[in-house]
Amino acid sequence: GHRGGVFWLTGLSGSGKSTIATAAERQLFEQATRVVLLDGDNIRSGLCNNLGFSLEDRRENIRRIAEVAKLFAASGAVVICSFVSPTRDIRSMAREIIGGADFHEVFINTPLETCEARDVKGLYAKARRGEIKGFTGIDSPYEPPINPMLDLRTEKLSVAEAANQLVAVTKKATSF
Ligand code: GGZ
Repeated sequence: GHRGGVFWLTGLSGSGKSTIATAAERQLFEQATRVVLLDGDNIRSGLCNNLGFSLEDRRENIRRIAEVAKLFAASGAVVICSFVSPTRDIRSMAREIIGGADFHEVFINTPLETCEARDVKGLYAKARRGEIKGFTGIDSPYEPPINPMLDLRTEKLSVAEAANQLVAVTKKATSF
């Protein structure tokens, strides 16, 4: 049989969350798995477009996302959530909303130095210059997960390898 589940990707800005999530989504779609990808592009533009990046707003962002993810998971979908979700407290709220049996934490484990060196969007440079306040890893906290279901060290993996590992755990966790 098959059940839904939420795969919660956490990591710094520029860690590779969205790239890995999108590659996994494509694989699952091609295998005819019902898959839903929630990320900043489709959430912060709409459902959460009144929220910024204070810890309070991030918490509300994650609360709404977790409620939506729970609905999709209950309908039987594999839900991939790709958000910085920077603190243990914020992620444990998501886990409580979704329910521990359906919440699977995935750490996109890329060191700050690497994210900052890549600086794909130039946000780290802006944060260092003080043009963005409260940027995760610079002047706002990031707390790595203690015991994630999957720890993807992106420096040692290709995007395809990371996506393959993510797809494999989604299958394992949602079949019975
Ligand atoms: C962190 C920020 C910030 C601040 C804008 N801190 O690399 P990106 O651009 O595409 O991903 C980051 C994204 C983070 O949004 P989330 O909804 O995932 O954050 S949270 O889970 O904490 O609510 C980055 C951009 O938004 N961004 N300002 N100050 N990231």
